[in-house]
Amino acid sequence: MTTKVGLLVMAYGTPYKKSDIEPYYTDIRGGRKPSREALDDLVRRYEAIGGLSPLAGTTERQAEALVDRLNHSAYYQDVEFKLYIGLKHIHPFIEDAIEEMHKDGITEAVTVVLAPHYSQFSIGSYNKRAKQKADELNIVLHHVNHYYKQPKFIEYWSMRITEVLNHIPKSEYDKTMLIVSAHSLPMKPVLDSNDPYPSQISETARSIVEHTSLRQVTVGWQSAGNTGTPWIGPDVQDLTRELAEKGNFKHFIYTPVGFVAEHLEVLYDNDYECKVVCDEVGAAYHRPPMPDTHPLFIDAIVEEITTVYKKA
Ligand code: FEC
Repeated sequence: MTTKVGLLVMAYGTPYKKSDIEPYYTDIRGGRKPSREALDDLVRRYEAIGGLSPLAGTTERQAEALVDRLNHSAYYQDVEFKLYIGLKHIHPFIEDAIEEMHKDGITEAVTVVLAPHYSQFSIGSYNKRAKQKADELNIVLHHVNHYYKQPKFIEYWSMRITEVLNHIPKSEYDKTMLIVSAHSLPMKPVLDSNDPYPSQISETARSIVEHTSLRQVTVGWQSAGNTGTPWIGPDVQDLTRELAEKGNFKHFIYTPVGFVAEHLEVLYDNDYECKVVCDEVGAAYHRPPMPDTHPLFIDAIVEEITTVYKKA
């Protein structure tokens, strides 16, 4: 007999239309409306990447690729996964997805967030919201907390870096720096709680570079908010400037491994802001494609799912 199990794919969410930007931003700020100035600045960044972010479509394609891969997996022959998408900052919200599961009679589900590394302030907060709603409705959840250690995740990024290196003369490898980055977080709560997020990003940087012919790698942080308190650094732009001055680097390769899709934080913060700095210091800007629905990436998540949700 086939068991029906929910697959809750959670992601950040993005405005679907321009009029969604203000409520979306208000949600990100925990219900506090942004100032006119902050809102205009966000609208300006969306305009710079074409008006809106491609994230909504990518999240859907990634979620569909996952459920499809799981439902064709020999490991889960007697299980049928039913997909639900739950977003953090816009509809369908995480809680809406759990409600839908309940209506469909689902009593057990696997959850996964479209972000590879665990922080209690990112994955932890998605999981907490999902669990709170699921507990109310007697649904048992099995959480994937991270998948940054999965060999296929590392293989994806080392393959992409090798593709970039193939276009750089070997004689310039010692003037090439790999910047492995993730979304910054406010420093104090992360340090005070000994959150694993910063060390997971460093571990990813070490593992990726081991599988390439490049040895020069450093970790940077991006997309920090403007809250008046320190966020984890160094910021990718400052880092680029400093490295270019000290090491006379000719190539910077950016791998924002804390994200899995092309969206505002990559298309603006990397492809625009970091590129501006590279142009200023006379270095070439390289940013390989994001995982999106690449089979190595989808398989990496599927393999992690098999460790948290065993066959009955
Ligand atoms: O393409 C898009 O439209 C959405 C891209 C997007 C992703 C994303 C992922 C993460 N964030 C994380 C943490 C924070 C913290 C704050 C914060 C603020 C914003 C704002 C926008 C935004 N984030 Fe985001 N984030 C994306 C977009 N994020 C827009 C608001 C304006 C701005 O600051 O630029 C600060 C909240 C506050 O003000 O109190 C903290 C983390 C991730 C990666 C994990 C995940 O995907 O959940 C961590 C994609």
